[in-house]
Amino acid sequence: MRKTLICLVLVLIALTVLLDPASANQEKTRWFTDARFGMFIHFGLYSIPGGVWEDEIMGRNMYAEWIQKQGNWPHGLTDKEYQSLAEQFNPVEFDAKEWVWEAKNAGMKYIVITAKHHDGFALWPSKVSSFNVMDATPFKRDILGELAKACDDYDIKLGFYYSHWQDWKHPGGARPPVKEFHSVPPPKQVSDAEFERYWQEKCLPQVKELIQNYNPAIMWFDTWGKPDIITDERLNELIDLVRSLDSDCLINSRILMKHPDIANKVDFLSMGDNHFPKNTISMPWETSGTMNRSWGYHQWDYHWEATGELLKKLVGNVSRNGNFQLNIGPKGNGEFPLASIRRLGEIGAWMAVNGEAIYASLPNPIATQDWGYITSRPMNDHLIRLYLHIEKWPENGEIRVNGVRLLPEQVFVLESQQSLLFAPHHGSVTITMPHIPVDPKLTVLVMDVDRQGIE
Ligand code: FHN
Repeated sequence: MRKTLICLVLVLIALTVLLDPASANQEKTRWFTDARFGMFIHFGLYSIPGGVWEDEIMGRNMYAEWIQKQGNWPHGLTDKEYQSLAEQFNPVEFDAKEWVWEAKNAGMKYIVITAKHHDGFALWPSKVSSFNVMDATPFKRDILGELAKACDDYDIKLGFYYSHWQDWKHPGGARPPVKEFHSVPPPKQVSDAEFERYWQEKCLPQVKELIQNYNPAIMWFDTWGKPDIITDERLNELIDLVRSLDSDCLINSRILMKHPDIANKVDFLSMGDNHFPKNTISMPWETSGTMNRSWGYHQWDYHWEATGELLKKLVGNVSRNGNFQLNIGPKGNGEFPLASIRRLGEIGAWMAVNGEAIYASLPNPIATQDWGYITSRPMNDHLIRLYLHIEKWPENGEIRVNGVRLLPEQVFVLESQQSLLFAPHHGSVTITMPHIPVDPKLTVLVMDVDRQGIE
């Protein structure tokens, strides 16, 4: 009897997955949408020069990880100059436990690191290409392996960024799109046959290595536009490879960002760099953003964003059903920049108090408001909890919440638990606010209201 029952349940689950792939995807991405907040890490040979070459800041843009194509722009660095970085790479201050602790302490639930960026350099002892941390540098440690162990110890998911399209080391890897580079000489684009060689002898085998050796929770691929060379055949080949090796490993939409059907092929959508949509998106999605302007460490990039602004980006995305993957660019010696450490600590302090309004929360179920953002969660069959993230503290001492027709059961400040007075006002509710913001960066109020009373 028991066996029959178990079989019946398994059949029902299988049928659900077959008949409703969306619910299957929901299950698979639940950890991701519950997490809401992750760390992006850009670390590699480019971290050594940190955006400056021969005492000159590199040209074109502040992306320090592009120094090979922008050092002393428009000429870029010679292969010999860039190879010299591999011979210097020895990040003796790298401590995987310290990196992962910083992410955990900031309230982040996952880390995605550049396993291989466009320069083709691998942060693991790849058997596929000797241009890796073990064979090509004096450091000779498996950075990804040490990170994977630390992530296990701290219960943090680990994902890998893999530049499947551009690879400036392999002769068949795609070069920067010429229209974006007026470099001298213009980069020679590879032929389809040359790219196929790279695709079969480096890209696919390295992706296989990464999944088999480290069991990542995410493979974060990176294109922009719709490079013709990533044909539907290659796109499906790469997706099928990941699925065949680990059906739980999430794939992002930047595997071919502008493909018309990409949302049906992948597990979550990745926005453009530092792009924060103003609309709610039902599919799991994330924005990857920088603390300053560069992804890789840039020693002269002083445009550090205030913690409050970074928090508003996180909350704004979560209020629209999204995640925020905040980038760290460690220095060439393996240390996080002090400016990053301070911001991570401040965000962590805010998350320690207000995490309930973020983790596993749902988007704003009512109208957008002029004073800030709303996230939510069901409390029971009839009550819904609204988290009111107050960005603009009202000068007149009250805020109006539009779209709430019934009186709430209660309203209080999440951090201090201070109860607040409220009153009905023509299909909305006004709340009498404390004289000063509890948290000048972002104060969160809680409003419990009957779900029949919201629209
Ligand atoms: O060219 C890369 C860039 O270096 C960085 O890795 C970003 C991160 O989203 N992706 C590409 C530019 O969009």
